Amino acid sequence: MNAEKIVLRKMSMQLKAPFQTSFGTEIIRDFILVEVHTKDFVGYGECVVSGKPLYSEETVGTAWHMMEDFLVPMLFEYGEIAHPDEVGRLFAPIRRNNMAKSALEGAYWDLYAKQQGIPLARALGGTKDRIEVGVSLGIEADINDLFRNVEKYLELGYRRMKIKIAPGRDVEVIRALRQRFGDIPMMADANSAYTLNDVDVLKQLDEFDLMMIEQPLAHDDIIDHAKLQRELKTPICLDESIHSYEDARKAIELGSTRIINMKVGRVGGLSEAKRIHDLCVEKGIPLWCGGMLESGIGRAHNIAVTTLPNFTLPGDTAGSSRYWQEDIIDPWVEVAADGTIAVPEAPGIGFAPVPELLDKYTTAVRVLTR
Ligand code: OSB
Ligand code: MG
Repeated sequence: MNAEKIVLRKMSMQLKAPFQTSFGTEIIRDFILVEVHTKDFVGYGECVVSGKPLYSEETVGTAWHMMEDFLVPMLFEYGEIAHPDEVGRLFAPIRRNNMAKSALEGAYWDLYAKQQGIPLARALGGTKDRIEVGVSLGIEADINDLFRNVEKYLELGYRRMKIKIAPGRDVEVIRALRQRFGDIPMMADANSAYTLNDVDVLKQLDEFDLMMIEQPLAHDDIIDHAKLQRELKTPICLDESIHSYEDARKAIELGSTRIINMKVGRVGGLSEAKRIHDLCVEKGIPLWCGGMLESGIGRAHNIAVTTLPNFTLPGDTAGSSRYWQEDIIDPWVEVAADGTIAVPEAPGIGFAPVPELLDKYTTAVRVLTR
């Protein structure tokens, strides 16, 4: 694959409704789209940053800088890329900046699959033709709004409800949901809102038979999570703490995580995601695919990675209409009545961006050439 041109687009899209987590509220999704152009194909990647460094330290500004000033020049200097695994190896000397790296690498994976004439899922070694879907529901000031959201996604067939929690909005919220909806597949995500001083509160959640509690403690911790897991029945699932194969290996070894939320952007790309997947097979750790409120492009990559066999739990790969009045791809990501998404059979990511819609939501473009 010989890139003739790489296009970076700053995108700004408005979510249908504000999404509140323990670290903030998002209504405008600012992110970056990447296009890698060869003579015959265009590969697409989504950089899952936000405008503010709250979930991770990366932002639209930092990722733009990394791509424009370091990563894209490295790609142009390297020359012909035979396999997308080479992209991750090329970027390895650059520390962190995983979301920036992942966006470019993802575009090369899409290109590679298009060149081979196969779906991205197959290029990755995926084995499923449908994937199971859950939904991540933000904190609501009025619990009746949360009730309405849960009701809606249960009716739509979604296979598990992930409820965002924060101190003061935890035990009572989960109790109320259990009382109202009974024994539905449910989990909680704290986005690092607690410390070991909150063990008593977190232990109270054991009563509700949650599938897991996601990232209860600090974003950069794996020691205290191991201590906490020894106190809890509910499995801990790490999200923010896992940036690499090595992070996953250490967290599993320490007993800090029994399940892993895989976000391709967080771990620096699909090749690293596959290595973590294989490690988790060996260690008996189930995976599921997280989300970053992506547009259809990022969502398409998430669907593809979820076809790997050890993604055994429903992911945050909700359909386009959960997020957008107007998604930028054709067709939209649709969730069937049984709570699954059909894996596309077209080459590459299998969803094409609609040029007019790309332009409509683009706020800045940079065209980089050799
Ligand atoms: O912690 O999983 C998270 C969204 C943005 C940042 C972090 C998280 C999330 C979600 C939403 O939970 C997942 C989605 O629906 O895309
Ligand atoms: Mg999370």
